[in-house]
Amino acid sequence: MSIVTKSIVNADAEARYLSPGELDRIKAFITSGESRLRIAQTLTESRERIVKQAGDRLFQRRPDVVSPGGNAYGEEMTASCLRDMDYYLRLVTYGVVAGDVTPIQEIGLVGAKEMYKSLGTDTGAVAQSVREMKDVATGMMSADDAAEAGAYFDYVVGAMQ
Ligand SMILES: CCC1=C(C)/C(=C/C2=NC(=C\c3[nH]c(/C=C4\NC(=O)[C@H](C)[C@H]4CC)c(C)c3CCC(=O)O)/C(CCC(=O)O)=C2C)NC1=O
Repeated sequence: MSIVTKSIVNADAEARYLSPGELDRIKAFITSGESRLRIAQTLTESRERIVKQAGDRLFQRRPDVVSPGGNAYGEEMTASCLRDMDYYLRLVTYGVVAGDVTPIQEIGLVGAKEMYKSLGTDTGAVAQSVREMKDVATGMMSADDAAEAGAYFDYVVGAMQ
């Protein structure tokens, strides 16, 4: 839910007008709209490059992951790993557009650690893959956009650690 919808639901539950604080937060959301959409466009247009380059960096830094016995060893498993990276990049674009981490949390993080544990996937390495995507992606942006986008990648990294 975006902050606009959320504020309206909360206000209407109490049959009241939007408060000055809520209007301020909505204003900030709308003012940042252009940059958030620009960021989402960059991430969307460059998704293949971001996932590919970040994957290469991850496997260089963590060769164990793609070595015999590693969780992403073999063509199929490596493809699953890169697919998961693409999932998280997609969820980051949702968060950026909504100006809210809730979609990332609800779609991709609830129960994720337990799921990876049951698959034998090292969540530290998943966190590293998201860090690499952050580095590659924010390298394509202005400093302001990089700071805005970076927060959503950091949110995923924090949840995986
Ligand atoms: C959109 C929300 C969403 C997420 C997040 C998601 C994750 C997800 N990753 C999976 C597997 C997997 N995930 C990985 C990922 C990795 N292994 C590593 O060592 C690396 C560190 C890492 C890549 C960065 C691998 C290798 C598998 C396959 C494991 C297996 O089949 O044994 C699976 C098991 C089923 C399947 O293979 O599809 C799920 C559900 N699915 C979803 O619908």
